[in-house]
Amino acid sequence: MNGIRHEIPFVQEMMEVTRNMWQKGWDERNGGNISYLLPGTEVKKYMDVSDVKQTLPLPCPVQELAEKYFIVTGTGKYFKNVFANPEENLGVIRIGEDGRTFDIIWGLKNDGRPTSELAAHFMSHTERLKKDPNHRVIIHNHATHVLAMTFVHGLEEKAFTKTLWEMCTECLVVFPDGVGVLPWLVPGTNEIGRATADKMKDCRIVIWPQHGILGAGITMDEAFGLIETVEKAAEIYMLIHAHQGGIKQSITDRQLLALAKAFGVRPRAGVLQA
Ligand code: 2HA
Ligand code: ZN
Repeated sequence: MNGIRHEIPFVQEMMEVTRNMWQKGWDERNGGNISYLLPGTEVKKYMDVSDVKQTLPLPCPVQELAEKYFIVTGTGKYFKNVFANPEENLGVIRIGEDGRTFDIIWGLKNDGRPTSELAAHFMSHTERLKKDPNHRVIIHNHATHVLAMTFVHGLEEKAFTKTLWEMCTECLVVFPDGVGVLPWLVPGTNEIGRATADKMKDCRIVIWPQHGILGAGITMDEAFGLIETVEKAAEIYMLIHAHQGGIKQSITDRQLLALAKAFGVRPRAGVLQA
């Protein structure tokens, strides 16, 4: 199976990233979802976009995304199965011109529907695109140590950000914008979508306590890499806090500030003491 290559590059990218996340244990059962904004010209190279399979209402209006194309994971679908059967587990959709409906152009075979977290994805895309017109990807998964950390660390987001920065030297360089942390909210709702997107105005990572994480990026690698880096930091946190001997030394604020200077990144304000 490793050798199977799909003829459509963006389908191949989805097959690879879902498999990687499932292998990391971040997407048990139907956990996790992805949406990837595609240029219309790229979709038209591989698909007949006039062949609309179905038109359905969106959970929330997204006028800013009118007529844009996305490849998305399907609701209830298992990341484990995407690689072997992309046409059933993924779909290419186009938002209607009024931003209230979407067309299914490809995939989601056998009556599949896009991810249950469409509101969080689309509202987050809208906010990230305002910040950076090159933005493309939102990934949500149930990264194990991030989830664990939300049980044992305070949820104040500056404190959470600082702890993550302290866990691996390069964290500050990878996400100087820090992480947003929401209160616990019911998944799949417009409420969690709006709250997530509000955090995405200022940072590319949002943590859903006792549930998971979202990462935004201009490429699949970037969104995946952000989550991977936060998850690594959370893993270190959980390892050292389980260690009976306690912490003997850690990265200081002065060291983090020196790091930011050396790498030319601007740390989120109010986290580090000069
Ligand atoms: O079940 O991860 O947040 C898919 C999800 C919902
Ligand atoms: Zn989830």
